[in-house]
Amino acid sequence: MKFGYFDDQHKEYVITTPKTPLPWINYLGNREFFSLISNTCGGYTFYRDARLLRLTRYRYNDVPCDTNGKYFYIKDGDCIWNPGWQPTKTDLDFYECCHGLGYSRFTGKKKNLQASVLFFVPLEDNCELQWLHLKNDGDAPKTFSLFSYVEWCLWNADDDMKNFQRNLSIGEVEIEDSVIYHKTEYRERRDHFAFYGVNAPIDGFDTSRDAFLGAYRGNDHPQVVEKGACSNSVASGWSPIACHQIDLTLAPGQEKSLIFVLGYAENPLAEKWSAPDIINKKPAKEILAKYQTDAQVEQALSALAAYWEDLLSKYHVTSSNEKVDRMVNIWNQYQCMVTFNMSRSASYYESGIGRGMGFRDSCQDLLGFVHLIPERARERILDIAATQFIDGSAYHQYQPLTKKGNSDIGSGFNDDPLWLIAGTDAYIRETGDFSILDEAVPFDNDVSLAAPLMEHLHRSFDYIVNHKGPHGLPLIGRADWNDCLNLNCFSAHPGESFQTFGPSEGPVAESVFIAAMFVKYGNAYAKLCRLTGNTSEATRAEKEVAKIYDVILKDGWDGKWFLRAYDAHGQKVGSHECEEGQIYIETQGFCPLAGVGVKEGLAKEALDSVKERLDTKYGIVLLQPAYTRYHLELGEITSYPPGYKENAGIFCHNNPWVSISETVIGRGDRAFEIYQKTCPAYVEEFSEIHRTEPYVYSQMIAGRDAAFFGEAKNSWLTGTAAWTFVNISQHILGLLPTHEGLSVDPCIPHDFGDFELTRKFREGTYHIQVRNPKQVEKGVVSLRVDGQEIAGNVIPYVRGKKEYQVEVTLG
Ligand code: BGC
Ligand code: IFM
Repeated sequence: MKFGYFDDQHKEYVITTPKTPLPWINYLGNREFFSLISNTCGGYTFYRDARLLRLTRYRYNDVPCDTNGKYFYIKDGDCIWNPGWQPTKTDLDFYECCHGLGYSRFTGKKKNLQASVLFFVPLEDNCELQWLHLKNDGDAPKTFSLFSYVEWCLWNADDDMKNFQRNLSIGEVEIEDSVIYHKTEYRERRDHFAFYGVNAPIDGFDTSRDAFLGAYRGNDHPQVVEKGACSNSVASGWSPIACHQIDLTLAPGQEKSLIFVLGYAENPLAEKWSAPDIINKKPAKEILAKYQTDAQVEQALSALAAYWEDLLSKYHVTSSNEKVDRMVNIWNQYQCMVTFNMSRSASYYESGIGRGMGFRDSCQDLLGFVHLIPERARERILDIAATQFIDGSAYHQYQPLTKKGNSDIGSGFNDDPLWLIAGTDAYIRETGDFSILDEAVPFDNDVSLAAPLMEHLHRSFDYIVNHKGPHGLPLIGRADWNDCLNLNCFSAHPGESFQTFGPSEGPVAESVFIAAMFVKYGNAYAKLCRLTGNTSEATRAEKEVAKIYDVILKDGWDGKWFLRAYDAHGQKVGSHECEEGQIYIETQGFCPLAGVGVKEGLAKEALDSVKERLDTKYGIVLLQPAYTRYHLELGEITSYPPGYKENAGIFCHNNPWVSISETVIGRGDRAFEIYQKTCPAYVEEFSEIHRTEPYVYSQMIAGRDAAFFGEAKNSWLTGTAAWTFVNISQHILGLLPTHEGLSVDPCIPHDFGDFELTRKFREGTYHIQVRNPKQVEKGVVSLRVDGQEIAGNVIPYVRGKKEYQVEVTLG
């Protein structure tokens, strides 16, 4: 069952009922000013950091769910309604929500009045535009009132939810003309304020929530709207809001548009301290002046569309499979941008006050983002590297505003250092920009400890070399990619997660997964050394990689699949000898992907075992058999009921690893089958089971051991976005950036048909036609570049060359 449809021409998902199984959201904003917006206008806005600089308030765990947002109420006689349905939930004669690239449009109709609101954040300014169109569709004149509504957050979203003894006395606002200013804490710690204005005279306003809603009422029936008249309240303390009232009469067929601007402004600190209690409204007024007319807003909207058009032109496929084209050309790349911007901070499942940017997460996000805006990827790599410790280990998370490592969480996730190599390597392969390796980057944000980025990679590499266990495999520390596999936490109280106790290194517990990562990214590091002329370091690195490779084959192979780990007692994890958790997905996915066991035939065997033991109709589960009881020696993973999250859920993030590995051994049919199972465009058909947004990936789908097999959780902010894009674009469709040039080596289902790719890579645009007359799954038999036959798979990069015509024949 579906709740909407894809409109590929407009690059939108059109939701046709407000009653989706869960709120289906979109993200507005591209750089610093962001909003989350659901299909019923729920959500919130923040500037740069969802925790520290939140403009509007959101209530978590609320019932009914998702009832705080940016609302417009229409009072038409006795009927009160919202174009996005919530919060009054008045039945509408028509409802539609179109989530597009950086904008969302809501259209509601009631009693012959049509109201459509378009929300977006313009590229240039720190504000959200709300462009409202009203139309009288009836044949009699219509007189009605419109009320806007936002509830301010007192900036620090964490404190806002907890520190009532202070917060209920600090709220301050100011109203001037049609603009409501929110200036709480300006007199003390802040140099900024928020504003909410409209390009028309207003007939009233309210800024006190109590005055607007009335005692003991919710925002589903505010007293002011019921009465049809604002009370012109000026909030002092309690909960400040912003509401404008505009009374309107429209003749039959008449239309009216209004532009609301919700924005953020800063005063220079020196100026603030010279008059600490008075905000200088100039920067807000400058923004407001830019969005006074429809033509101005239209121009900002076209600029946003052009921006996305340009970004998406970097990778474009035309095939006979419209679902693949839709995901590759639109939604998967869009999600990669959102994960790049948000890391794991703010979604409907990440509160925005818990995690900031993840070291591991953001490095992986780069893999799917770097082709879109390489300059921003470069900046991000340097920010991340600056949180690394001098011994190569890393803070697991950092706060986007301060860019400082988060000491509550600390370090000890022993896979983290290698992800820095992964991100940097992807950036250099994409751009050819080796100069990034010479950039001086601090350790732990201490500039006195700055060293070239290459030195950071060196320390990442050596962290693994210097932290090995009894078998010569890398020590796992607190956890590796699987945050919940806590092999050193056996002394903790059951039920406590890793976050409640400090790093526990442990000299015994080892990770085969980190070993596989070391092969992949250790090789990448060695190659960077070689290409920058450091031959001795390259040779040393290759030797270290070879050592670990051999150890994986010797002590990381279980007979039919790769082991997962050794626990702190030296016992195997992910072995047929185990009572539960006999086979894990991560090593079956990552070893072949890293090239481990391919020539020895083990990769194929491991992947066959995945198919036999872990595959389900909704995707590949993380492990089997699921843990049915808590295992002190394994930690949080066994705290989940069977089938959920890391305990045998379908973790969408590592499904693409297995799919990529299938392409390594040339099985295109199987690689694509795996791709398809979790792919949103396919999953859309059974949205009533899947429940989360059908246009983006979720982190997890409940596995076959769970009560609700097939139900997804944690949409949007997941490494799945980057890894599925890497899978489909670089391995299935087969365009992989290498240091030498673009490599073409598709591995597709035999009946996929011919297809075309356009790829912008460095200065060139590559027009690539792939033909598959013999319906093979893999194997390039001919590669012609500008009419010239080329040996091998790599289109040689020619500096400065603008156009490449490429013909590829498989056979
Ligand atoms: C959660 C895990 C999750 C991890 C992400 C833990 O607190 O319980 O399920 O994967 O955080 O870092
Ligand atoms: O690898 C992690 C990721 O960093 C956060 N989400 C869960 C994954 C698996 O535990």
